[in-house]
Amino acid sequence: MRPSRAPFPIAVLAVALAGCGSATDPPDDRPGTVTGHVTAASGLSCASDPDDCVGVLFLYVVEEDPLVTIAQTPLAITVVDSADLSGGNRVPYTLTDVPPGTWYLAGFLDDDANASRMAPMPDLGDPIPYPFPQVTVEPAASTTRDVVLSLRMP
Ligand SMILES: [Ca+2]
Ligand SMILES: [Ca+2]
Repeated sequence: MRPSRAPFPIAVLAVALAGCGSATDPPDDRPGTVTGHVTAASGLSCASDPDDCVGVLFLYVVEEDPLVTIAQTPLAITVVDSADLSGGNRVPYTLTDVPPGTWYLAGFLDDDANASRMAPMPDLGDPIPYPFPQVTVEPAASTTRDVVLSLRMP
């Protein structure tokens, strides 16, 4: 930009922007998508039933770090039934309708099949990603973020 040397084009631009202000003024809040694969960390034991790394996978997007704020309403959630993370399996997931912004990607594998579908929470032994990864979602765009479940809930 050379504002001191181009007063006329800038004046034209200003008029043009004023004329179509509705397209630029409001923030672009079109939701995006987060997609990727979930794996179990190599150090995670999948040896014993029910902790065999096979279960229902819950993934959700939240505003605050779940380590700090436990009870939050998810901005988006997805559930993968019969997710098999044993033997290094990669389980694909997709979160749709995610508002633009930088959020935390939380979730867990309900390895012992006792979580509520209405209010899913990990309990003792359920693998979680730790620390919870952050993800930045752009308007109307797809973001790839792989998730590694690295720790069983103590
Ligand atoms: Ca559980
Ligand atoms: Ca299991």
